[in-house]
Amino acid sequence: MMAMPQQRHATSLDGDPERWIGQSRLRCEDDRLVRGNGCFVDDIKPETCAYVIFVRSPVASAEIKSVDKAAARAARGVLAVLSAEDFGDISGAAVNPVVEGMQLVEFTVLARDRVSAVGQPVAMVIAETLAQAIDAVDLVAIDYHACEPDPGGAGFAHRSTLGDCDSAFSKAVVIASVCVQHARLAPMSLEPRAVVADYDRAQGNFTIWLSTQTPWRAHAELSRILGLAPARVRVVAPDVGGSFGGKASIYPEEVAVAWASIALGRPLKWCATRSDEFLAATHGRGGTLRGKLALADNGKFLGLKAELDFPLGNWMPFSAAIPGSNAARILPGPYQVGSVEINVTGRITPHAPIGIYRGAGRPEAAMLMERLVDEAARLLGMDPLKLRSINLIPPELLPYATHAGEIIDSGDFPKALREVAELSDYPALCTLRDAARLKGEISGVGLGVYIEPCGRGSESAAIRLRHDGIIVVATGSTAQGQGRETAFAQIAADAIGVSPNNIQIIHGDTDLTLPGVGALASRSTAIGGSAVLMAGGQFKAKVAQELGAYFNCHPDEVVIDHFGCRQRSTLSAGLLWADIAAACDDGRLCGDNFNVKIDYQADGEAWSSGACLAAVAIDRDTGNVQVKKLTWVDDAGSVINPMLVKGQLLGGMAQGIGEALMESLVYDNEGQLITGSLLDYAVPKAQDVPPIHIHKIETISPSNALGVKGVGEAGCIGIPAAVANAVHDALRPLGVHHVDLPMTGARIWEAIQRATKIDQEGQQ
Ligand code: SMO
Repeated sequence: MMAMPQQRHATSLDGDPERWIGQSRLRCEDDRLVRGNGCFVDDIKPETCAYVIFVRSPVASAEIKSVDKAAARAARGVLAVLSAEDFGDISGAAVNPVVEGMQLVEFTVLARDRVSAVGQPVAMVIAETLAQAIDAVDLVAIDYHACEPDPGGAGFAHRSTLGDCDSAFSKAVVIASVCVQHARLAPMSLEPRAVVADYDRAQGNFTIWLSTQTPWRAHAELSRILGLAPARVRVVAPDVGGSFGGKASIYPEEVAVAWASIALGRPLKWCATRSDEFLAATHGRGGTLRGKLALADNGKFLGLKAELDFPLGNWMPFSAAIPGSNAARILPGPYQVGSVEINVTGRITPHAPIGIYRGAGRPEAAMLMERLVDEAARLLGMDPLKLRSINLIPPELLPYATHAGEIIDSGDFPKALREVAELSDYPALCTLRDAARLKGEISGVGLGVYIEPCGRGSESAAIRLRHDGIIVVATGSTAQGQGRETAFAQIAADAIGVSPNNIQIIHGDTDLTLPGVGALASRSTAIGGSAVLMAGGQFKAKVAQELGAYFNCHPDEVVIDHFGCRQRSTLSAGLLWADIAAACDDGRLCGDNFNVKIDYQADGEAWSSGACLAAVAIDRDTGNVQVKKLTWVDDAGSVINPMLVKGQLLGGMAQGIGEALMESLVYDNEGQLITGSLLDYAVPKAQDVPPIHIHKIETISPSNALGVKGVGEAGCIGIPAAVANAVHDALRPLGVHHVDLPMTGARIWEAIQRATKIDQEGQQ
């Protein structure tokens, strides 16, 4: 094998920038990952590891009359076949109580007396090899008696209001009305869910390698559900190949594998297939949102009434109520609306569970509001750009308290809209569109303005100097491919005054990090990054204090850099970081290696925002939408690494295009999933992703120490709304006023045919 030279990303030490924050530093993770040296859960192979396959329900609603395990148990290599009766009464997983008065569904590890969705795990087969487990699955004989789905009654309902909506509507000159039906979507991480559970009977220690974005949540849930002392449980998220919300909650399969590892005293591995993911991982979206927007004759928004109906699926993951509650708290988006009345409901359905997925309620809120604004513009005969600009919350009103008690902390929405109009040359685009229409083409332009709250609360950070002179930074935030190690090393380097090459970022391991939240809700850099910044400041102060005493000078006289520490204005050489570590070890310096531990609490929530413009052309013969142009102005506050931010924006944009134009999980009336593979579920491919022009504005968030805002979900929020408005703008001259999501060629073609037919009939 040819030896590959180790690539070095480090800027030469003398060429270090003054500030690492703001630099497009190359990803330190990639050398390892692109060479195939990553370590994902499936790469964890404990000796004596056995393999798990789940037997899943083929029907949506049935009583389980019997589970006959004998034949499977007798098959070669099979160690155990387990069903609900083997698990006793393992108590339920927690659900985030973001909505008052939620009625929960019982969390079952394996279906007990009945199944409530296709794909629900009913039994598990454990065998010496994966092939033996796969072979034995078909030998488990389960007797199902089909029955009506349980009407349930579980779920949630919440209402929020501001002002007198009825009176606003009675004064309205125009009332726009829109209903948006969102398809169910698959979060579609490249790496499906995976778990390896290894219970050490001799020591009583339990290690669980889990593909998760929330290792500490998994730690708490598994300890509690399995009745284990938390100190004995270690959850490790090694490399994680994407999550997008789908790996934020503990799953029945994960609990089952962990429990069975203890029961059998064997390490066990389960890696979901893509089919498992389609069937039984959490889905996103799926809501039906209805809204009415009342306007005065000058175009001012007088009132918004919205009914948000979110499906929940057959059980409730931790974040089950988040999409609904997020949508309700974000409406009416970046606009000033005199009165608001929002009702949101969540209801149990006989399908896979709904959880958070990139955006988690924010895309739904943005889509409803932006469609309403365009519909209102049509009714008023006003340009949609102008209608937006006269209703956006002006920057001088920020921070802005909303009807839902939220505080939008910062931003400049009119500026984002202005810049997107300038960069795309909006008037010229509209002229081009009108000219294209005269030639018989179907052409449209659409705008989407969005706000994006980025999580609140706290995150942990710990820093200490290791014996080899490396400064180790442990964060409660985790990584799933974003380049967390790269960005957080930049933050720590600036906070301490060293180079990122002095820093090692540790994450995703409950034995090596302080309790934290993880990577979700676009919160990691804002809150986790601020935790690192604060801890870095404390570390630096501690180093200056100790080294000041050592050098016998004032702490302010201690110069800290990537070499180590020295005393200012003397010619003495100072100490390298490795020497400082050695001095800690032998007691010449403090014994705790400048250990700093913090739990950073953000002052409030950071709100990102932005504006998008899409120009589309629609093929009259196929209905296919071609996105010709995307222009996007995003405000994520202060930026740590522009290259990483761009990557996040582009990835979100691709998933946003998928949501708008192609992705849909479809169940038939019997509750069968008829889009259970990538042959039927269309994710965007490279050729589906249009050229895009991204521009950033930076309004600093006052809500956290770094002044940053989230960016990972933005592409799923503003882009689909702009594309939907462009498609509807294109179809309006043909008499088509509504196309459901996703706006596939087939749907658009049908809508055009229907409208043309009505038109022709009207002429007869
Ligand atoms: S949908 Mo996200 O991973 O909070």
